[in-house]
Amino acid sequence: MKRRALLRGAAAALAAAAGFWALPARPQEKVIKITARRFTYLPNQVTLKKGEPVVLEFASADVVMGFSAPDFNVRADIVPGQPARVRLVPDKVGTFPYICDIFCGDGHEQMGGTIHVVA
Ligand SMILES: [Cu+2]
Repeated sequence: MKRRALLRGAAAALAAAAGFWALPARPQEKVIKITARRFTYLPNQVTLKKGEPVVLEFASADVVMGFSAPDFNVRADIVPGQPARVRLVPDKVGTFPYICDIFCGDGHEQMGGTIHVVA
C-alpha cells in the first residue's frame, strides 16, 4: 500500500516536471518604437495581433506628450529623454484610436493615431 502511494507520488512528480519542461520558452515580446513630436506620432498607425503581447516604446522629440488608448486601458507620459513603455495585449479585433492626452500646444487636439488589431 505504502509503496504504491510512493509510486503514485513519483509519477505525479514526473508528470509535473514533464509539464513544466513542456512549457514553451517565453517569446521575446515585440517592441514597437513610436516617436511623438508636436503634433504627431511616427508611426501613427500600428497593426497588432489579437492576443499577442506587445510593448509600445515611446520617445518624445520635443515636449512632454501623452499616450492614451482608452479601449485598452493604457496610457503613459512621454517625457523627453526618458523612453516610456506600455505593455499591451490586444483583446479585441478592430480599429481603435489613441490620442495625446497632455496639452502640448496648438494642434494638440489633432494629435493621435490608430491601432489596428487583426485576428
Ligand atoms: Cu498633446
